[in-house]
Amino acid sequence: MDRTAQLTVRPTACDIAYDPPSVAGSLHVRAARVLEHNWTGASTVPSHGLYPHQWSWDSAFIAIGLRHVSPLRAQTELETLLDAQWGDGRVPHIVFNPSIPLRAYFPSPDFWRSSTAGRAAGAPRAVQTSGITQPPVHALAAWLVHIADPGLSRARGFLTRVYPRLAAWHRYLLHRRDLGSGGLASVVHPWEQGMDNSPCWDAPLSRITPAPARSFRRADLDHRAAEDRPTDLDYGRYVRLATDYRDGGYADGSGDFAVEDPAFNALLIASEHALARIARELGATGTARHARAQRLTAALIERMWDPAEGLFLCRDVRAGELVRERSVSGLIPLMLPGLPRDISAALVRTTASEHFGLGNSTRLVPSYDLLGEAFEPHRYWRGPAWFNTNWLLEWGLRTQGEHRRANALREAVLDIAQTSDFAEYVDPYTGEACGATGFSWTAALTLDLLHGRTETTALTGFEGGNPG
Ligand code: 9WN
Repeated sequence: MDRTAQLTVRPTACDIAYDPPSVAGSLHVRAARVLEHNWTGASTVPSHGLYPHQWSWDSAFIAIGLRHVSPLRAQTELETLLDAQWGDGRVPHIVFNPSIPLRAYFPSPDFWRSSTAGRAAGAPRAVQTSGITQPPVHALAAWLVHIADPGLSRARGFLTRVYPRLAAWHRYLLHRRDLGSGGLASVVHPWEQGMDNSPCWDAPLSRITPAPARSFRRADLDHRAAEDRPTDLDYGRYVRLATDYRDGGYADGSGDFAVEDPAFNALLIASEHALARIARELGATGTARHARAQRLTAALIERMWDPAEGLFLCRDVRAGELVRERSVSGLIPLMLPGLPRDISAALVRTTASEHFGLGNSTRLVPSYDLLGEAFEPHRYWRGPAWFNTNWLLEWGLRTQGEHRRANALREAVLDIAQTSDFAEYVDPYTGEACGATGFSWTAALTLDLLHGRTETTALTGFEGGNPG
């Protein structure tokens, strides 16, 4: 879609079909209002203060919820993001809104310099973006948005337009980002994986010389308490990695940080299954994509499964070893329909173990090991529970036939989203709100869970089910 056309699909109030389920009506209306408030005309900000631009995986989660309110806005959300795709296929992690002052968010467009530094990689000229990526939830989101209103989707040619872009995105990840030569994608910056200061990055980041503190100014601390955010030392390393990547023209392969992450790759696999469904809708068979998803699942198991821990672990590609930290990321492969039964059973046990406590000491799965040395209940991705990861785990439990546990998790997400005023993240023990409130993906995924869950198995369309 060109950017002029985009402006003409701005939905009106009539588009926003408030049809709340009777029991949870007010929660639906409140969640829909959050998304309305955060909508900017062509996409949705995660939160006006802290994150005033469009973020990649946020938009995928937002579209998944938005489809229950306005399928048209949900389609537009994804297409606005894909309009900023680079020629090499990468989907940038931030699409900048030119009307927001540079000082409102760091790193701002003048740091990334996408249209000049990213020229060789095919960065768009008309829009400024970051040069790194985020987890590939987009094909999954596109399929879910399509099935929310197939008539509208077909009339607008939605899947026909997004399919080649999504295919190019996956191609980029599976070719340019196969830095470990094991068939999986690596992330080259902690922001790419989305769990910015997870203790999983501590070891690989320790090799990176931080940029001097005086060379940049953090904007996040204008909005939030320093204790809830990554440290200055973390930021120094984030800046060094991003600077080096930019100064190398955003070419892949030579950076000092390269990690294969279980959640990033599991989302790529789930999205590959979704792309197969999209291909089928468009008249192809989709068989090759399902087969690729199966091969990727086998690679994930071979490279990251740790049977002793009952968990998938990150692989530090530069050090050539697994990172021995327990993160929620290692549970996300529960989403995969082709998982061997012994692995899915072990993962389910691990969610309820003393390390994650689900159904015992916690109602939502924390981002990091409750018993880990680095655990901090309020510091961003070092312990707090997040709603997107819990939504993914709810999906995963259902995929594995664990409906009782999935129902309990669904209830907990809805309950805590409500009492925390759609917080960005919460204390995993108390549910106390941390970070921003009125956070878009929390509201969006609340809407999605309110509208039930019948599509999980049909969605991936994985013929063959779980091997025994
Ligand atoms: C850096 C927008 C994003 C999320 C990430 C979350 C946080 C950014 C930041 O906010 O990261 O990308 O400035 O801290 O960690 O998952 O996509 O909501």
